[in-house]
Amino acid sequence: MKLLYAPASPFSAKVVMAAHYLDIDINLEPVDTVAPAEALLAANPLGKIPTLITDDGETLYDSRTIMHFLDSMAEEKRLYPRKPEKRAAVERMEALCDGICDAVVLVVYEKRYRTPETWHQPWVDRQWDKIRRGLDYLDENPPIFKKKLNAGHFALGGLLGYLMLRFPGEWEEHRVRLTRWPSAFEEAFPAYRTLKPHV
Ligand SMILES: N[C@@H](CCC(=O)N[C@@H](CS)C(=O)NCC(=O)O)C(=O)O
Repeated sequence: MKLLYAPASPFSAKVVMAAHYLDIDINLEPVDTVAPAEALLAANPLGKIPTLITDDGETLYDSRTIMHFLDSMAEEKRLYPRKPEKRAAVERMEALCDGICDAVVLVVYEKRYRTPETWHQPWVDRQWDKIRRGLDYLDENPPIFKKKLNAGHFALGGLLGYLMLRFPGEWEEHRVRLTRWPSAFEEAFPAYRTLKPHV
């Protein structure tokens, strides 16, 4: 299997960490999303990463579809609990982390893709409101570490790794639990050190 991805992407990091956790081998193929290569557009009309190409040549996106696919391939460990109510809670945690990532990515893209005279601060502020509310909730309700990890841990690992990379010093204040969470996660999942979003 081949994953079209970028090392800095939080959604890619979530999937790469999950595959590592499940001992599923995936060849990582870095792609540029700024000037998307034909291979990415052919696999995913949205030109977004992560995009998975399976051994059967099937293409899968987005990151949550890939997570569910990996989970279905897993032998011993799982990304989602079996009990419906526990599974719903993990899926909600993943949806919240991914939604915050969407907002952070929009803040980054405002400057990356628009010219300075068209930057629209109220739009950026609106995204930061989502990020702040989401992080406050997560600071109150961080995923805890029991025996097993799940998709919520990998989603939060991707999100916090991306914030540490793109906005260091801009999200940590008063969020003590969340600030400490990455080192606790690294203890539970040492591969976080190398698999978290990076450039
Ligand atoms: N909902 C998607 C979001 C993926 C996403 O936004 N990826 C970004 C990189 S972090 C991307 O591909 N951006 C390129 C673009 O929007 O054109 C997922 O969960 O995979």
